[in-house]
Amino acid sequence: MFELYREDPDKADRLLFGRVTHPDRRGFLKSAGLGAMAALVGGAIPFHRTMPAHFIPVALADMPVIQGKDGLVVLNERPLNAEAPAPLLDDAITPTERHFVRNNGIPPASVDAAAWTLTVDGLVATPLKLGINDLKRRFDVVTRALTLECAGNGRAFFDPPATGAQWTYGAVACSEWTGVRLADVLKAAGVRSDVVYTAHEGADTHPSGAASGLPISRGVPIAKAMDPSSLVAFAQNGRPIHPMNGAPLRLVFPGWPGSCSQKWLTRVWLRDRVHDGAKMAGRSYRVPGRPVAPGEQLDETDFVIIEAMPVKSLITRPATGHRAATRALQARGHAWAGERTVDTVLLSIDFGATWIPATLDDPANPHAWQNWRAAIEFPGPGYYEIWARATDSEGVSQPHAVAWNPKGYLNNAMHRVAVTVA
Ligand SMILES: Nc1nc2c(c(=O)[nH]1)N[C@H]1C(S)=C(S)[C@@H](COP(=O)(O)O)O[C@H]1N2
Ligand SMILES: [Mo]
Repeated sequence: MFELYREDPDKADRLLFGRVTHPDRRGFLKSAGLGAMAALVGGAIPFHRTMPAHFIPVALADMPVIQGKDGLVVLNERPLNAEAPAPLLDDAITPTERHFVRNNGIPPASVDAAAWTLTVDGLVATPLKLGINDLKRRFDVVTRALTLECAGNGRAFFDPPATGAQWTYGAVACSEWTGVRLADVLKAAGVRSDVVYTAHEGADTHPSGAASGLPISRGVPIAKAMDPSSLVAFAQNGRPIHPMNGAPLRLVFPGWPGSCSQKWLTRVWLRDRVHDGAKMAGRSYRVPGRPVAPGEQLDETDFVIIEAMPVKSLITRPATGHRAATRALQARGHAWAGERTVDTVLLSIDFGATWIPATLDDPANPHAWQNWRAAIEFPGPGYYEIWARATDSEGVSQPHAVAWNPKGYLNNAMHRVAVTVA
């Protein structure tokens, strides 16, 4: 509806209210428009007959909207950070509208896919400059479901609070990405034997707007870059990448902190040392290599770069606040484990005293999240919590609570949802 109003308000009005013949005359919300409006404001509108045309309900007026996204909760607007509530992440493949947005800077205002070039240089035999059509023509094009999670997902639950975007559960997604293997591109350039790390550059700018402010530029060890699941992607769910997810070209390094997956990708530079770009050092995407207490004085040398993300699961059905009419309920969701696979997902409805095994699917392909489901039977009416606990292929399980760290990374504590049974 917002999109429609932005593009063509008259047409939007006609669709929602029917034909408005005179500016002082009211149009009526037509049944389809009424239904759409009611869904947007969260309830039926008893007085819809006296609701004026050319009118946006105040309930919606202040809602920040990201074109082409649907139902995301905006945490910050500049830079833009928005996540999906857990129930909206129910699909096996995350629709583009629900893929979270995590911007560290200001995205390019407009992009021209036809003129876009990717430079591959540094310690290579032959530096390359490739357009998106060159990528498609020269390399094998693959489509993969890949899990991307921000290292700060779950930050909102650290106590004492950690600074940064206050992600709850929704800075994770598993969309289908189409592109070429980064390994193939790097092989075409010729990787020199002294290469240690990649360095990624994108077309966004530092939020300060100052020329001295450097936009995020992260990298990965060359072994991760050569992994066949690491993609240079030009499509998301069969369509061009969403502008906020890095159009027209981005990296996707599944299972690693989302920050490695450079959006609006312009350059991959091969280096003989760990990359030292913006947000590679200090406390960015790094955690203490040992348990620390909140407030403890820490030295930079105490921190290590986050690599594979830990095992985690999400309950997408039921939603917290669900009121079950019957004692039997189907629960479901996803689980993922960085570079590993998930072996089991267990659920508890008695605060962890006993556990029910969920049925767990294999991943659609390596590095896709795994779907699970379970039939739950509550013993009687009342308040319950459903807890989900995944265990990875190395036997590592999600913790009840995660070790505190200064920037609030890697919170893979069990997801809990609250339901009442009538
Ligand atoms: N160029 C660029 N790439 C970027 C970022 C950014 O701010 N600029 N954010 C990173 C971070 S921290 C994450 S978690 C992922 C998020 O990808 P998404 O916004 O498509 O969900 O993109 C990464 N790539
Ligand atoms: Mo991130």
